Amino acid sequence: MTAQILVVDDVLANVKLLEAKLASEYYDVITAKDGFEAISKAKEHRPDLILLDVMMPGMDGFETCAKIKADVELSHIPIVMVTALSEKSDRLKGLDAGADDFITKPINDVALFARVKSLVRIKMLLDELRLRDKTSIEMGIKSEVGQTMITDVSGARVLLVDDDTVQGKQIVARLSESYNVEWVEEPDQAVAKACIGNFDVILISTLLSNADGLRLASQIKSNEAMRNVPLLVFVDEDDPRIMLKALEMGINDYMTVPVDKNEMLVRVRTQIRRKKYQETLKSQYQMSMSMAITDALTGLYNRHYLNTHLGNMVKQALKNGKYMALMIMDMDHFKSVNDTYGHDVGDMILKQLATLIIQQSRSSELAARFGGEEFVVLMPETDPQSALMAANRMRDVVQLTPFKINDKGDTIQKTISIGIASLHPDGDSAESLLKRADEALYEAKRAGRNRVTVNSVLAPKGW
Ligand code: GH3
Ligand code: MG
Ligand code: MG
Repeated sequence: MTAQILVVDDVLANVKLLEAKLASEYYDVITAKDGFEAISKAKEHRPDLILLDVMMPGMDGFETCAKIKADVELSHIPIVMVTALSEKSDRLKGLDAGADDFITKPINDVALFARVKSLVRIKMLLDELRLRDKTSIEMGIKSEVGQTMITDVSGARVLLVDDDTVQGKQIVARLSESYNVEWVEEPDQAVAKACIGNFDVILISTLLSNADGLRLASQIKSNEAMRNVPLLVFVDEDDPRIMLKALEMGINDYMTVPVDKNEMLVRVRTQIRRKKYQETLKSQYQMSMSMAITDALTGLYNRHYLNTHLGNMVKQALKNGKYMALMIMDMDHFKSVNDTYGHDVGDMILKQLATLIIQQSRSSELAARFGGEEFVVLMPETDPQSALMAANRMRDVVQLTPFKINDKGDTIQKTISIGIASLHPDGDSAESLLKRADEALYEAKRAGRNRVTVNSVLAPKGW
């Protein structure tokens, strides 16, 4: 998929120039002539990046930027401000308005493409995470939207790798006002330190006297655990080669020396925010995933997961001509526990039963809560005889286990009934297997409970 870029400039010649440059690199370009049009086009097209001129009549670039960044629907779109070379304060103002980066006119092509590429890459990653998030919400698994950028990042952990004592001292002093900063002056300790320090951003000088800062950065980046930690490098203004190499390597941002401390604060904050936002989305996704497949009370897999997984397992077993068995168990007279001791004690008993089931199951087996006090264990590569043995052992264990009903050590005895069915090699399915096991369970109940009944199809010899 090609990225779409919105170019905003009041001077038509500038728009045309940028449009031509970007189109030559196969970006899909849309344009706007002022801030108002920029906002409406952003709403309409949801571009992947906005290149925004600062000097525009009516609403200037800063105001436009701040408006877009304040809109939850648009705030995730990266904005690059296009400023005049001489206006250093403009850069800062833009970054403060929430811009993700700036480039200066006249525009250097290589710098432009490096920045565009890097911002578009991050944007696409975040889009993917946001989409998963949306799915979770639609599935009713998750209610809260984590779509706004985290604003408070104070206390974040910053690592500085710089052997320039004077500059290092100043940077540490400035960053320490908001962050938890560690400073490494010896480059040979930098990589190890970076990998164990759990940092939210790492600043590396490429002007070290005895080491190659970019090499250090690449060593840090190649460590799997560090992949999402933003790296920012200090480069010599007169050495654009290093700057471009850094961006090509996937370094998240750079600053020229002598480092402007205000600009540094803004850039560091942007990188930390982006990282935290990414982490929040990721952990929300993981949490909703585990919530979607597990039963809240017992921590076992839920029925939804069981159904999906059973289907896959049956297909696999039939395809490979392997045995497969399933047991479904139900606690006997469970209602009387609730009636006698209350629902909470009932819950306690169910949790204890779930623990026993987990302890008794092999790791290749899958245990799930099927309903109220009914549990299912799927047993791949298990012949009918072994399934029967496993079920009998389970029944014995439950019968012999004292179930706690309070903290004082009082216990009660409970039993379970179990139905088993084995997969038939011809024409069997997940549904029919489950149905036969359920019929067997019903038989076990009818025959007096606290017993195991095997469905007659593929029942073990002598049953
Ligand atoms: P049987 O031996 O025939 O299985 O009798 P039973 O009492 O165990 O079965 P029945 O199906 O009549 O009752 C099941 C009870 O389980 C009724 C329901 O309130 C209770 N139950 C279902 N889910 C939960 C739960 O999550 N917690 C608690 N405490 N009780 C539950
Ligand atoms: Mg029951
Ligand atoms: Mg029941």
